[in-house]
Amino acid sequence: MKKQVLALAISAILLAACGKKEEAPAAPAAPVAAAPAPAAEPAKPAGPVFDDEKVLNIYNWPDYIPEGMIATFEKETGIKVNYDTFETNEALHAKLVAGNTGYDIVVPGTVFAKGQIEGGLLQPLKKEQIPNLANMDPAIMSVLTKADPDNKHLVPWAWGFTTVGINKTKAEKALGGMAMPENAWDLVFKPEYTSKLKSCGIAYLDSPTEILPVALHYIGKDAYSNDPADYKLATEMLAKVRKDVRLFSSTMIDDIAGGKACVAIGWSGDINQAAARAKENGSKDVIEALLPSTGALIFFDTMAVTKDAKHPNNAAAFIDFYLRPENAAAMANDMGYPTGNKAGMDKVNPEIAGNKTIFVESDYFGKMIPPSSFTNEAREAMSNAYNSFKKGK
Ligand code: SPD
Repeated sequence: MKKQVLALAISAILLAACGKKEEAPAAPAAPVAAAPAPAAEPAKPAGPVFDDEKVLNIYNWPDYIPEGMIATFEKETGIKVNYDTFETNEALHAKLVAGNTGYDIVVPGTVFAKGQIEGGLLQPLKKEQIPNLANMDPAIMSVLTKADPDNKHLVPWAWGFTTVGINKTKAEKALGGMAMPENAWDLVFKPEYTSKLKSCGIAYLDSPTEILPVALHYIGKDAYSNDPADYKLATEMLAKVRKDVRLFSSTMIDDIAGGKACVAIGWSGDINQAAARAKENGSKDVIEALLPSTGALIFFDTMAVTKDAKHPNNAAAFIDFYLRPENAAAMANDMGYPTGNKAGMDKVNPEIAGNKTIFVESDYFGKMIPPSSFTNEAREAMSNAYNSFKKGK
């Protein structure tokens, strides 16, 4: 019950931050097979609809699905799942734009999904085949309408935030008695700190649309700015710390857990996974996702069906399967990302539900940077700024 209250509080603040009014979610339509049976025959139970070819091709982020979940779906349905991963929204977007991806389900961030919907790259969900949509938190679905009016195309896989991850044990040693900054972003953006922390390793996510928004926010600009002057300023700030960044990677769990990086710009759940992995490997180091005083960048990753999906019914069956409360909760428990599945909240383990860097407390939520979307111009500006930063020019 406490967890539900917390989830509601979080959703309410997120909605307020986004300036959206809570709306009722679209009512899921009746299951496909629920049409009245002819009087002479006994009523058949509603069930999933499958495509003739019992195959499903999914394209998702790495380290995002509990072990065994795909195998359970395959066993239950007889559908063979091909599961591939991508590391950045840019990589997924390029595939979608090129077309003929071969994928049925993809998992874009809403910051990209808005343009993908407008560009006709994603098809509407077969809602009548996804009764478990009713399990979603209406407040979270309402936030998603910013990218997907009427919730026609997207349903959350998970959400989280881009922040600073730290191996406290190693970072404190590298700082040599220098106090931790009040604003955790200083650890990755301020030369005073980066010049010391480079000795134990600084890692950045390897994507323009991950680094530029938090860099813009750090210098006091809109994280989703379209103003070229803002990009110039962000690039100047980043140039000062370039030489101190050891690695660029969007799969940094092992780098943090294994001690290759002591400070990182990373995703909340991945940092929590790194902390758990370090423990499993016998490390005593304290690894944490930090909650910077100036906020962190919220993201929503959403399931969607490609415009040319060859197995749209199998896709709907998988989405419905994933939206079962126990599956959504398993994702939160195993991967360290909050679920937008309200019915699953009671199944989230207490230590996960109580982890303030996974299910953030409502007080902090108000500080966070709510998601928006990138225009093509902004993406191009970010890409140019990022490439010149990375090359060290
Ligand atoms: N290991 C799962 C990583 C998911 C990251 N998606 C983040 C998108 C942020 N824009």
